[in-house]
Amino acid sequence: MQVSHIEHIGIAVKNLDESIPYFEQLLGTKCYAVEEVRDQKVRTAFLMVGQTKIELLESTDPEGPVGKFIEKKGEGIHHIAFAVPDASEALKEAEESGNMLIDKASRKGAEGLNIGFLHPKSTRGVLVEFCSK
Ligand code: CMX
Repeated sequence: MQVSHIEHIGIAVKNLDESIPYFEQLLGTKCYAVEEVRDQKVRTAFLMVGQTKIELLESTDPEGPVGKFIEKKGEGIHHIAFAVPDASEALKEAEESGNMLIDKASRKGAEGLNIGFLHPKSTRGVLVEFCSK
């Protein structure tokens, strides 16, 4: 598996509409997209910093992954997404080398990317996502 770059860093926020202008001002860049990902029970906003995106995540359901994260840990860095040529292949390789998967195969995520997650219990406490186009 070859990781080309960090595709995005996911940050869990309580209120997306308040967090967008905050990060725009902090990073000196404009939010270029807001999208609801129903499957993941989140509303997302993207800002570009160099070749890396910052993905702000607001939960749309307290029982969703970001809702539970905010309830337990509060706002903060939620996951790191690595760009790979083929997310399903990267998941398979990670499992073969002993990692626990959340997703057995990739599925469609924000911006139409193919995405899949590894369980933080097997990745030193970091929720890792693989993404491919
Ligand atoms: N980063 C690191 N650790 C995390 C975590 C995160 N984002 N979310 C949960 N954990 C930890 C919990 O603290 C818990 O640890 P302890 O057992 O030591 O307390 C452990 O993982 C299990 O957590 P849990 O509360 O029992 O389980 P959840 O039901 O909250 O599920 C997880 C956790 C990671 C399996 C779930 O959040 C998941 O499937 N995530 C992948 C999908 C996702 O996050 N989608 C949102 C983003 C979508 C997008 O980018 O578009």
